[in-house]
Amino acid sequence: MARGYKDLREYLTALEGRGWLRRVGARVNPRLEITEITDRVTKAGGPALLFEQVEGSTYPVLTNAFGSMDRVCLALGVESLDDLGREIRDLLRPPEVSSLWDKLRALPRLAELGNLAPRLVRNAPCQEVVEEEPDLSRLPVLHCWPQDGGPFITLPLVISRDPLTGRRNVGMYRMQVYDSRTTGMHWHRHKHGAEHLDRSKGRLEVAVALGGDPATIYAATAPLPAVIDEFTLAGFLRGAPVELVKARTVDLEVPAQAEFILEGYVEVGDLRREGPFGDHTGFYSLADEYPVFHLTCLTRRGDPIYPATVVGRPVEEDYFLGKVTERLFLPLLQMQLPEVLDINLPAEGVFHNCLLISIEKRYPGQAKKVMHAVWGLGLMMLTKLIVVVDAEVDVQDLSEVAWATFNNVDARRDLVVVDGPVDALDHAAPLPHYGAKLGVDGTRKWPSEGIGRPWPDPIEMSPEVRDLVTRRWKEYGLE
Ligand SMILES: Cc1cc2nc3c(=O)[nH]c(=O)nc-3n(C[C@H](O)[C@H](O)[C@H](O)COP(=O)(O)O)c2cc1C
Ligand SMILES: [Mn+2]
Repeated sequence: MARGYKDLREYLTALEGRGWLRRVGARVNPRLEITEITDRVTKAGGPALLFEQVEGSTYPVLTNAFGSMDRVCLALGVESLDDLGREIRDLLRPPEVSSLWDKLRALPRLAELGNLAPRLVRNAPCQEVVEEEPDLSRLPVLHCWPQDGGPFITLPLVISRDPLTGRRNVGMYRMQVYDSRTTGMHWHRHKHGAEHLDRSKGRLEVAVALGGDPATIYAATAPLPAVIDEFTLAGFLRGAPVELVKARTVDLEVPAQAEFILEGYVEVGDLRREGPFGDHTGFYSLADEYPVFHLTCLTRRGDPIYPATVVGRPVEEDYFLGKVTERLFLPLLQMQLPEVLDINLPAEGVFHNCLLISIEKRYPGQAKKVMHAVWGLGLMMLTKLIVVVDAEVDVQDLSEVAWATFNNVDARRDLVVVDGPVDALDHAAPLPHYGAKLGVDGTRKWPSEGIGRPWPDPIEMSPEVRDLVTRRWKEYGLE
């Protein structure tokens, strides 16, 4: 069942049809001005923005395309993000093969998945124009915040191949534009792109797509295990395979429906100062050494749209992309940790700084076991604070989590501090990429966990009295 969009512009048409896209005809500056406009609109819950007249470039700039729950749902063709979680759960559920009939019935579902792997095509809109003299200065790349080290490409789909396994990866890693032919490649060392370069002997070919259908753009941000191709996830999300085309100068396939493709390479040992950059933590990420991307070819549509995102102090657009991941990955987390009932990555925690988890606790120390498991799972290893609460606490309600946890915690017994990898953006860690993480066991403690006294119940009125007061409410003359 195809429910996705062919490309970015088909999605924009859908947005516009609902009044969720505004075209800005006034001439605007990609240096700071577009950021300030977008930041205000996102924080006010406003629409996607298409800036049609951008100083210094002939191409329009799209921002805030995913900047609300409504928009990420529309982008992925679902009513609510929990629908996606349910689909993943169905997919993972082992078919009940009690009879031959059941076996046969399960077959089409699997076949359907096989059909969602990306498909190679020959002619592609993203190659309508092949630039003879590729020049990044023609792109309306945003200089986002005052202390930024330069302009940054903020919504790139970075494609590379693992030199050992041949597996493809797509990741979203920002790119600071140094000049017309070179940029930074800000893949953190924990990410797959960085791993590919580590494993390469010298030169690693890289292609970068700007634009594409919205599911493909989202998939580049998804923290998938290396064995899963992000384009296949995109195919699953859009209900139809992603179309790929062979790049012109590198041995990689790129999304046929993208707006721009940058082809080039990075090399072992070829590093340059990258940053600072006003980041999604709400602080500037510090300047550091990162690989240099060398552009060898630029292809594009005849009339491309330049997609960008503005990150900064939350809430910004990336928060909503993160919520897609939260909902999509909950069923996967539950496969490893069936006691997990729900999770919340609150906006203020910017993904890696805070994870709230509710569990069905069955044995002593289970909350601590869940923390350690999370610190051992993919990119969740970077979570700086994990709070675990009991089943009845709604982790989507920050006030409820705080109330339960503040009450239930004894510092010596319930806090876990571990050393290990932390996010590259963690400016509080004493060393880059390495620091301490905190787990807080906010569950009710059991005698088997060493509590020598009775544990009190939370206060609740008896149901009879609640009903009585509801019935008599008018009599009291209080409203
Ligand atoms: C808007 C946006 C910008 C991002 N920028 C970076 C970045 O510059 N460097 C980085 O390592 N991860 C960045 N990420 C997170 C990665 O895209 C994410 O961790 C993804 O899983 C990386 O792909 P990989 O798991 O295949 O390495 C960004 C995410 C978003 C939504
Ligand atoms: Mn990956």
